[in-house]
Amino acid sequence: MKLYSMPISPNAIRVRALIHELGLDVEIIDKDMRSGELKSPEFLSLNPNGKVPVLEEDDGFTLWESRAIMAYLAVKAGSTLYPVSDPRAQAQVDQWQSWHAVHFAPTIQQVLFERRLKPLFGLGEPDESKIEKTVKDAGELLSVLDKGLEGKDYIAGDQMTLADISLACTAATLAQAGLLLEPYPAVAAWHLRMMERPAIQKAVAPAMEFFA
Ligand SMILES: N[C@@H](CCC(=O)N[C@@H](CS)C(=O)NCC(=O)O)C(=O)O
Repeated sequence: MKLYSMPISPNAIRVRALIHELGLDVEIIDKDMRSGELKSPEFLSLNPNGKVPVLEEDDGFTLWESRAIMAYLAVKAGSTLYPVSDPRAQAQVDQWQSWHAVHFAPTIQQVLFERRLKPLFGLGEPDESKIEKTVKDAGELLSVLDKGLEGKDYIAGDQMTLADISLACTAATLAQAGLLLEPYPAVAAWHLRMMERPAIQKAVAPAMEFFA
C-alpha cells in the first residue's frame, strides 16, 4: 500500500499519524507541489483534484480526501479508533471530524498563513484585520473544543479516536500560529496527552521543523 504525501501538508500529516498509530506497512511517497507533478496526467489519474494525500492499494484501488482515507484504514484494521459497531460513538467521531474539516483546521491554517507562511514565502505583509478576525474565531472554536473535552480524556469519550488524531495534528501548530492554550485548560491537558504519542510526534515533526 502507498500513501502519496507531502512532509508539511496538514492534510497528509493526520493520515500519516494514523498510519504510525496503527503500525501499518505503508510506503510513504513524498511529492513536491512546486515541481508540478501533482498536476501530471499520471497523478491526476490517482486524484483528479491533483492534491495529496492519496492512498493506493497494491490492487490499484485508490482513495483521496484525508478523513475518508483515515476511516478506511481504521475500519480495514478493525481499530476502535473508528468505532463502527456503535452508531452513536461513530457519529460522535464523524461530528468532530466534520467540525475539524469545516471550522477548526481552516481557521487555524488561516492564522498560520497570515502570521507565518506569508513572511516565510514572501507573500506580502500579514493582513492585520484578517488576523484579528481569525484569532477571534480561533478563540471561539477553542472554547467549543474545551467544553467538548471537559471531564473527558478524549473528544469522543474515554477512548482515543480518529477525531483526536485530526484535532491534535492541527493543535500541534497552535503555538506556531501564536495561539496560546492557557485559557483552555481541558484542551491544554488533552494536547499534552496527545503530543506524548510517538505516532503524533513523528507525523508532525516535519511541520515543527519547518516552523522552528
Ligand atoms: N480536502 C482535502 C485537501 C487536500 C489538500 O488541499 N492537499 C494540499 C496539501 S495540504 C495539496 O495537495 N495541495 C496541492 C495543490 O493544491 O496544488 C483532504 O482533506 O485531503
